Formats: sequence, structure tokens, C-alpha cells
Amino acid sequence: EGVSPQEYTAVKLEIKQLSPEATDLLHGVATVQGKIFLVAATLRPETVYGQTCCFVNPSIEYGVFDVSNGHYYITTKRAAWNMAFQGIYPVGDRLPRHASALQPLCSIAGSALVGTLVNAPLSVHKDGVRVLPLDTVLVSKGTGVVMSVPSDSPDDYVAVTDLAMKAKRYGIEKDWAELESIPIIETPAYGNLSAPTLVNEMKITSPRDVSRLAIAKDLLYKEGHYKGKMLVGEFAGQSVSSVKDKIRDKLIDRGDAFPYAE
Ligand code: A2H
Repeated sequence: EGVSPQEYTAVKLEIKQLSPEATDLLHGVATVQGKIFLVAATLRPETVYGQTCCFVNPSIEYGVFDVSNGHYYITTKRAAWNMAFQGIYPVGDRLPRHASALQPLCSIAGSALVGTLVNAPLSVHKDGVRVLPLDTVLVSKGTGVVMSVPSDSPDDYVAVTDLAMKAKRYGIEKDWAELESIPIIETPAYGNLSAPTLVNEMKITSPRDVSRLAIAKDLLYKEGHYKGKMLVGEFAGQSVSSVKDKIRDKLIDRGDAFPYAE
């Protein structure tokens, strides 16, 4: 991590149907009435078109936070606290003196969220995508919620492949990890499903192959950003570098995202 702030796009994944465990938990919290969102932090907002699922770390304790417009955000407490300083929660000048200014309405373990169905804005999967467990999701980065785009992220591709293969062990339905990846970005070096192509070329088979996944991620990030061309959506045919910010702005205008830095 460098010294300059990381500018994320925080993508709002509205909950369409809570998992049974999360339903029980939130049922008791009378104040939670309205729209609940899992908020995913991404550096590649142009990949929202290809979202096929959403990752949480089963052992992280997330919080449900009141945005007080009938909206509730689920993120790590750490991220919510950062967001409070960025004006995302209406705590005003109560910050930073009183740490209690922003408390979650309730806590919820990532494991309890698994199986929840969320809306993925602009994704080709209009019926929603599932929340799946991934223990490499860090509590110390972003919101602790990751939108999964297996077509363009080596980490995501290896993770969903592993989840589908060991669905029983993870306590998930196999189908949840197997929503189809459709081509969303074309790159000269790795074609139109660049992450699967590169991961298979490099013969990476395990999510625990962290060092080689980091290399793949680096290669693809550069290739996708500097040489990628959009294949879907309003900006199809244009270069990723020229439309990345436009797609981010579009998500923000639609109320599907907000800027988040840390
Ligand atoms: B990116 P950086 Cl398609 N733990 O979004 C682990 N990973 C996290 C995280 C956390 N708490 N929070 C965010 N991330 C992921 C899309 C994407 C991403 C694609 C390709 C590459 C890529 C879809 N997943 O990231 O360490 C999120 O995944 C490669 C840089 O802050 C986020 O962007 O640089 C990225 O890592 C942020 O990583």
C-alpha cells in the first residue's frame, strides 16, 4: 500500500432476499426498515457488467448502518467509520470526538450473509447474484465486501472455480458459484475472457497460490486498463481507459454507487 489514498467506487448491491440466518437476525431489529445494501469496493467500476456473485469473509463481523434516508449499508465497521468522515453518514460535527457517533444497528457475521441474493447494478444477471464466502477477503481493505467478476479478475475466477468444486464443503448451492461469465472486455493479449485465459495459461489452480495470483492480477490490470475495449453496455466499442470514469459517474448518477477513499 502506498501513501496516496486509494479511490474506490463503492457499489450498492441491494438485498433482494436475505439468507434465512440473516432474516432471523435482522427480524429482531425493528429499526431496520427500508432498503438494505451490501456495499462493495472496487477499483474497476467498468466491470460491473460482468458481476456474477459477491464475496464476504465468513469470519468478519459486519455492521448494519443507518444512512437515515430509509437506506442501510452493510460493511465492515472500519469502512463505515471511514465513510462517516467522508460525509456518507449524517453524523455531522459529532465526529471525530465521539467514537460512538456511528454505531451499527446490529452486527452480522459474514457467514450469516452467505446465500443472500443481491441486485448487481448493470450486470447481465438481472435476477441478482448470490453472496458467497471467501476467506481471503481482508477486513483491512475497502468495505470487506467484494463484487466478483470472474471474467476479468484472476482472484475472482479462481475463487468461484474453487467454490463450485467444493460447494458442499462450503455449504452453498453449486449454481450460486456458476452464473455464466459473459465477455465484457476484450484485450489483445488475453482475449475476451481474460482472467480465465491468463489463469489457465499460468496454470494457477488454487486460491492459495497468492504470489502468482498477484502477478496475474498485475498483468491483467494493466492490459485491461490500457488496452482493453468494452464489449457490452452503453460504451461498447470504446476503450476501457476512456470510459472507466464515465461508467463510474453513470453508476453514481443512478444512485448505484458513491465515491469512497481510504
Ligand atoms: B476489484 P487494492 Cl474485475 N479484500 O474489483 C480483498 N480484495 C478486495 C477487498 C478486500 N477487502 N476489497 C476490494 N478487493 C478487490 C473488480 C476487479 C478488481 C477486477 C479486476 C481486478 C481488481 C472485481 N472484483 O482488483 O488492493 C476488488 O476487486 C485488482 C486491483 O485496493 C478491488 O477491485 O488495489 C481490489 O481488490 C482493490 O485492491
